[in-house]
Amino acid sequence: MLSSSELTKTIVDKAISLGASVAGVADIESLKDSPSHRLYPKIGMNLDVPWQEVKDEDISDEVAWPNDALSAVIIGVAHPIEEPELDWWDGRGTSGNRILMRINEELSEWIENNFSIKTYKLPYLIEKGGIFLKDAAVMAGLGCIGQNNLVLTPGYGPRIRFRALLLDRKAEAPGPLEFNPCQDCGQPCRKACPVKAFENTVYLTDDAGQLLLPGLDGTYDRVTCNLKMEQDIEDAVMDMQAGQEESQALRQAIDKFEEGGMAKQHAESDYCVKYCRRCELSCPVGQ
Ligand code: B12
Ligand code: SF4
Ligand code: SF4
Repeated sequence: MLSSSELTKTIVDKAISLGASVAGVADIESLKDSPSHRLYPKIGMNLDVPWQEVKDEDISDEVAWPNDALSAVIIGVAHPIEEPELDWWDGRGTSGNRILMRINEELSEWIENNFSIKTYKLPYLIEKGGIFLKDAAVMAGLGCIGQNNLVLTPGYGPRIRFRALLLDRKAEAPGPLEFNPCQDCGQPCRKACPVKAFENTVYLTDDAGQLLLPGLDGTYDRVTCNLKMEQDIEDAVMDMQAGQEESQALRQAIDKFEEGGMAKQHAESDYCVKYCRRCELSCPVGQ
């Protein structure tokens, strides 16, 4: 049987050979205690109101970890500035995420067939059983959280997307990297935000009960950022040049789809949301 360090190396090499730009392993016990996993039971997932106003019924206790899962494999696929279409949302997902899903699927099958290890392919959304991918990527040694609240990888900066697979076997987890490019940077990421989502401190250490917060110091406002995401959806609907009534019906159908209520209605359409990435694209790391 492979040692835990050999297992990590073998899995990482395989992920890269399948098309991942980076891959690493995080230990699940440490992940359960990571900043997002600790903050989540206090703030929930309602992006429409400030976290202090979120109702108790909108807060689920914690991420649904399978009982026997011991390690998390995190894969990342670079989303370079020259390939913006990887991040465009077409109503079913993005082409970048479909690449991640394909690699995760093939990696899972290969691990199960070769090592009799059980794997869990995780969905994207926390509400659907996903985990906090940025914490997982940092704990897997793939990068650090930047002032833009995104994972900065040495090779690709923040221009990368992640996906995860859980294993019921321990694979060696190297832990976080020594990497802090924000130290001597003038924060173009924060200045680039069109809705000033980094202007106010919306999480205080005393209220949240922890030191590591969104935007590192509590100055990333997810409600404000999400308003821009909503605007991006509106813009995509307008771009389809439908009539007023048609636009409204389309928007309602899209909302239903985003809530998971509809399958492929927009697959053949020209619906395409170009979600904001300004805090990401303005970061010089990995350019
Ligand atoms: C919900 C969600 C959103 C929501 C809410 C975001 C939020 N941060 O609350 C909205 C729609 C607004 C959004 C926006 C965006 N998102 Co988003 N989003 C997610 C999702 C599904 C969950 C994120 C979440 O709720 N985090 C928990 C909240 C409470 O914490 P947080 O704000 O992230 O802050 C935590 C970290 O900073 C962490 N932290 C701080 N310091 C440290 C230090 C260490 C050592 C560690 C371990 C952790 C840590 O602690 C904080 C909590 O205390 C993830 C996918 C996933 N399953 O993880 C993608 C994800 C985070 N999004 C992603 C992206 C790219 C975006 C956007 C650029 C939009 C786009 N074009 O895709 C913007 C960027 C906004 C920003 N600057 O943060 C990527 C990030 C990739 C990367 N390189 O980091 C992810 C991982 C998806 C993916 N496919 O890879 N998103
Ligand atoms: S632009 Fe990049 S390196 Fe500079 S502060 Fe922002 S996240 Fe850090
Ligand atoms: S994704 Fe856009 S709106 Fe959200 S924080 Fe970044 S720059 Fe601001």
